[in-house]
Amino acid sequence: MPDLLDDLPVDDREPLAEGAWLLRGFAREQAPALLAGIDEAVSAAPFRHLLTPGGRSMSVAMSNCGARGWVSDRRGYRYEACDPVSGVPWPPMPTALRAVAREAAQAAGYPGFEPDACLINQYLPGARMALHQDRDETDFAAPIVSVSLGLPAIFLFGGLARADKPQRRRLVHADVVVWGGASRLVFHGVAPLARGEHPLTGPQRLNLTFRKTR
Ligand code: MD6
Ligand code: FE
Repeated sequence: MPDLLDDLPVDDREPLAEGAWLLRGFAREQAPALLAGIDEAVSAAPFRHLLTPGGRSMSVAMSNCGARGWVSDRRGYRYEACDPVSGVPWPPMPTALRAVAREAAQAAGYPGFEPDACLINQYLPGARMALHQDRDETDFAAPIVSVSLGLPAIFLFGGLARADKPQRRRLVHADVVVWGGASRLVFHGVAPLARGEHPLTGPQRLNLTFRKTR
């Protein structure tokens, strides 16, 4: 496992912007353990389609693991210690998930990353995520680590203003995006997922985003 930026072959890392890196295939070896960890978490806290504050159902299905989980409803976006569906704490973050987040952050120049939240996103064909900023955390000093599993997706990576034209990057199974620093509040999203079949996940894309929320 490469643990410093300089240890990764140059071909396997792509700069997205200042402070933001795409680490190609970084999670390849850990992927089966990550998928097992996702199964474990979603058996306790099943995927659900959250409502936006405007009352629309999101096309991406979500769950969480870790001390806090991201939720959205008519009252807004926030982190909660308990799953609002069950009323009990979110399942713990499996060790394999925590480890890959920490290693990827370190490989991108952010040592000591200690996420307290992992949002688990499930995309079926047609699901998408509109351009947004991740700004519900209180600590913008920590980066965000995002792991893609299963079907490929087009990631939209914009600028600090909503109107900035986004770059389009294809994210495939085991790719990891790390961003922080000057890019921490960049607008980003995911284009509608194309139909397909992946040997490990079947007809879906799964995405893990790890955050330090406070
Ligand atoms: C996704 N990702 O890739 C959605 N946010 O499914 C995100 O919204 C995201 O990938 C912050 C940092 C990295 C991300
Ligand atoms: Fe995001």
